[in-house]
Amino acid sequence: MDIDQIKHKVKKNLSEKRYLHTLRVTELARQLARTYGASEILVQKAALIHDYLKETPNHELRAIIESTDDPLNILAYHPVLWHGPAAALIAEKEFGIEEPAIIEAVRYHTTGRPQMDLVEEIVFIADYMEPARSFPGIEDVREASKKSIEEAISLALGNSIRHLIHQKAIIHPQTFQAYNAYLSKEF
Ligand code: DGI
Ligand code: FE
Ligand code: FE
Repeated sequence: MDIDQIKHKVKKNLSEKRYLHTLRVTELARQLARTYGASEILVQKAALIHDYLKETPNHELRAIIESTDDPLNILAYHPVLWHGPAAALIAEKEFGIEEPAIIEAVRYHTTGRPQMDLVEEIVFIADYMEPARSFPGIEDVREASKKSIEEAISLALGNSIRHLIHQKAIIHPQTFQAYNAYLSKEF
């Protein structure tokens, strides 16, 4: 599918609020792709699809994930983590997506992972800092993203982990691994 076809299909599956978030992530991802020299097409497609299943009932997400291997053992963690991996699994069938960069960007957009490629990094950070987001420390992330996407990601992961600990939430190990990996990079 081309970008307009994907947009149309995503719009039908989401509330207006979630769809508008998706469009903001997509526009920011496009700008970041220009800055960092990534494919604008790939990042826009990934950003459009990233929350496609965000409002899908948990039992449907579970069924999608159970239909294949679950190497991240994601079903053992909070259902808020299921929509990315589930959308990655249906992206080819529903949207004709074959590019691994798009599929992995969708899969890891919530937890992150060590060694994301540039398309994944852009979708991850655009989702975190799209213009309507306001988290403590987000301005530092936005500032960092102008010079180093890796530094921005390490700051974002640190903020998210702090927030989750404060909430006494169980944290997926992939989030810690991503944090450690990005903190170890030279900015
Ligand atoms: O889908 P979005 O709201 O646009 O953003 P997202 O896919 O990054 O989801 C963010 C939510 O996921 C946010 O409420 C924090 C939560 N989250 C991220 N990592 C973890 C987590 N929740 C738990 N319990 N454990 C995690 O490791
Ligand atoms: Fe999401
Ligand atoms: Fe999102």
